Amino acid sequence: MEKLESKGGETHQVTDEDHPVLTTNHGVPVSDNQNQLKVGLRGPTLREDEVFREKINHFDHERIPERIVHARGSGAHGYFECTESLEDVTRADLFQHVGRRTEVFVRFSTVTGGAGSADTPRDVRGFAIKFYTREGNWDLVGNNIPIFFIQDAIKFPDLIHAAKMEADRGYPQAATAHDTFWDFMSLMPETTHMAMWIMSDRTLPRSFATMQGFGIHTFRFINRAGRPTFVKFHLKPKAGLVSTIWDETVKIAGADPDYQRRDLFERIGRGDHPEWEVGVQLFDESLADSLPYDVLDATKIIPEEVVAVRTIGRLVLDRRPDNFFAETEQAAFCPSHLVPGIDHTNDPLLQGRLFSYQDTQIKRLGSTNWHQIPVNRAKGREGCPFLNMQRDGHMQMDVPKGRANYEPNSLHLAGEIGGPRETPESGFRTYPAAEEGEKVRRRAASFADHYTQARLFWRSMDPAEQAHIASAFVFELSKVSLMHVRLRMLANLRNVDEELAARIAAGLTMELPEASATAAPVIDMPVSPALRTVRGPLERETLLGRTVGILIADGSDADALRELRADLGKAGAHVLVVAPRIGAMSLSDGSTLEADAQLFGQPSATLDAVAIILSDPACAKLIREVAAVQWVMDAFGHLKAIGHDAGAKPLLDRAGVEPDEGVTGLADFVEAAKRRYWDREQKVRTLA
Ligand code: HDE
Repeated sequence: MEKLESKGGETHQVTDEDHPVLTTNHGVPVSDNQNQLKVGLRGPTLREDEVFREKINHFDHERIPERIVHARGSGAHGYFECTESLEDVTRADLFQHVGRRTEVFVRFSTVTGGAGSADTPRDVRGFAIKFYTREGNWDLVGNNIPIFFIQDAIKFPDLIHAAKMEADRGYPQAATAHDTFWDFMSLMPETTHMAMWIMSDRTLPRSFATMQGFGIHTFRFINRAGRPTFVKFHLKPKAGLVSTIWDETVKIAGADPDYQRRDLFERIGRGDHPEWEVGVQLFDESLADSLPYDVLDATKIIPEEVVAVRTIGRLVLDRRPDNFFAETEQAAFCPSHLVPGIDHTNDPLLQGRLFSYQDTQIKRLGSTNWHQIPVNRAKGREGCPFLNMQRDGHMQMDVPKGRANYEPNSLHLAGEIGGPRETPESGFRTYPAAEEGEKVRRRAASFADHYTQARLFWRSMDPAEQAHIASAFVFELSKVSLMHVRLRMLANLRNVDEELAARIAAGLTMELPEASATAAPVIDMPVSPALRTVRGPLERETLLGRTVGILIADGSDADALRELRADLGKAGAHVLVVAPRIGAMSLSDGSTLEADAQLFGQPSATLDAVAIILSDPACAKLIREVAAVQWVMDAFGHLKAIGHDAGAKPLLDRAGVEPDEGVTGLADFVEAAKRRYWDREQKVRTLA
């Protein structure tokens, strides 16, 4: 029996059990969703079964082409809040008023893997932001690394083909450790600076919430008077810059391929909203001219020590998408989408992107009307998203009124709808840069130096991170079977730093070749501590946003557990009680406690710090359980704090845990859990 019911202003047909009525796409109520229409109980099915046909037909068409790059992604809604007005340098609406919030949708991604690949390969992360400003959508389509591989967009298809699965064999998925990638890299010395960044821990972020974001290119701000200022965009994570180490990330990929997607979803769910300081580097033409590199070259940074990052706002992600496909998958970003007050520069990488994204969205979403999909729709002033004379096309969702689908028109004089008109003063205006020259296919001499900043990066690193970089090169090149490619890479790396090249060569048991020729002299720039991940300015000693696991078993000390859990919670940690069994564990005082996760399902690689509270008999049992021993061994090997009571000591001994400042009693654990123990690394791992 069906009746009509009104909920939240909408009227639904509801069944007796209070569910909305199941209908076909065309609104016809469905009587049976379990069986096809047949002639007789065991007879043939009928072609007239529209309920079945429509359902299967829709299912067959559920997939759209995945993105050629950045296919694997996760998104969230939130807002940008302006905390310092930039009225003097740009007229962009979102930067005018302190306190004004602008809605955003952000999509994070890996680059090389397919949509179903793991979240945690060694890869650059995309950081694409759609700002729904009152003057239209602005897409800042950035990455978590401030530079890019190549200088000119014409090389992008070659770069991506070389990086993705090899063409004949269809592997490796989401990995750069193979012949074709390093063949291309070694033949294109302009990629050397990026090679340094991708071999660093930057490409192994622990969480989307703990990585930096960068707009990469130099853009232009334009103020009300028409004055231009160059700008580079930066995002700094409030939760601190946290990466994993290689062994850890490999283990996470096995334990939970959705690790970062899950983390984003769960963080927002528990109110631990990812947040970034939004900052800008502002500079003018004369500063740009004074630099020994070109600000139009996307393989270069401007060190923060040269142009400081000025914080102008915060980006907060506080709402999960309601539907992954409708929002995250259909979100479409275009660097060409600018708003009044923001403009491009002549960066030849950026210029190529201005064409590519628009083109790809039409292929992927199937229509030029993709801007009408809710997640892509401009919100605009007073809720009016857009108004123009563009009409028709596949999947037109809007119903424009009136006859006026051209401009100019004078229909308004007859009392009809005349439609919108241009606004010369306040509309989007391109900065009138004066340009002249011959048409050429050549690079400027100012783009010729490919090694100075690679050296700057290497020499700015903490020794622990240098060891990770050298070891990552050894790992990746060890997977390269073509000896001439390895040699060419080593020859290039000698121009970066002799010690780096020698460490990698030793790791590969190879002789160093002659250094490759350089097109420009390599300069020693002053080091930039701002670039460090390990012991750098964005490393935070905190438990806010971190996940701590407490391993217990039957008989664990109830008071110690309750106290530790409460203290960790007070310090801002997300606490997971891990036990050999999921469900109720009986504690020392006879009470029971529900474990949040099972030992085998929550390896310590997925946690930021661990504590262990065990009774003597439970510990005696667990030292014979390889998963438990591995749990502790990995926490130690991944340089994490380990807090424990006396009962857990035999398990630590079995796992080879040696005493250091990161191995503490329960009383000191909360403080200790706020960081990693980099000095331990030499004891547990041989690095290049
Ligand atoms: Fe992209 N890139 N890209 N890219 N890119 C795409 O657009 C492209 C580049 C970046 O979450 C594609 O919608 C060219 C730099 C992100 O949906 C495609 C060049 C940076 C995302 C495309 C570059 C990026 C993309 C594939 C060389 C950092 C994911 C699907 C000039 C500043 C956006 C799509 C999302 C996606 C082309 C270089 C970041 C094919 C031609 C540099 C974060 O259009």
